[in-house]
Amino acid sequence: MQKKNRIILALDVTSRADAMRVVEAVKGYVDAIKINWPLVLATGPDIIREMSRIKDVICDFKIADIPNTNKLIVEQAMSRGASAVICHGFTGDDSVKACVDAAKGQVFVVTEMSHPGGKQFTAPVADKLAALAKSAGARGIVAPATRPERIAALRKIIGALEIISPGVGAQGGKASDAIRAGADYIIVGRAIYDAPDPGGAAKALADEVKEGL
Ligand code: 3DU
Repeated sequence: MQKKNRIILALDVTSRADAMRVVEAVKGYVDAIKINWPLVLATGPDIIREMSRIKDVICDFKIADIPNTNKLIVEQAMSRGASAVICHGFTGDDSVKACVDAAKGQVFVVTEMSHPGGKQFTAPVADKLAALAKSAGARGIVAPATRPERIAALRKIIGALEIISPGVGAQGGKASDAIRAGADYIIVGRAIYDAPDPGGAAKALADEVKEGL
């Protein structure tokens, strides 16, 4: 994945037409497309292949099962052209390792989630989840733009691993704060795809990212 604008588009729309419209408008301003269940369930899994022809695709299936099931899910995503996947870490090191093996290392592990409820169960164990991501050989972690101080703290645990950071815009986080705190990429959904002018919104975010560098 090219590290140019440091923006990953969270393409949580529920039709192929909307997906194409948004991607065409913003493809010059984002480095990757994150696909989650809403789009796959609405359009079918071949949307992964289709989007991968335009940009690198990260499959955010929040994979959280036993090692064998995790492996099967990751294989399905990678065989359709995904460049990376996102898994949960609370399932334990064997389950995360199964994802890492099946994705040849291209795995991001969720740590502290960005929404208010993320403080309830994920925040207290986030440091351990970050350490697990590192020891399992993952590519990086998912850390909250809504709490930039936590991005900085988790960075100390993972060293050179990558941080991708959701929570900018609709959830209240600021792009420049997340980047300044140490995120490699911000993840943005509604603030781009719900904007009247998604291309303009993505460009404004790309400009704000530069402020944080
Ligand atoms: O709030 P937005 O519309 O910008 O979307 C954020 C995306 O990132 C969305 O796909 C969501 O599933 C994902 N995500 C979080 O929001 C928070 C996390 O801790 C992990 C992933």
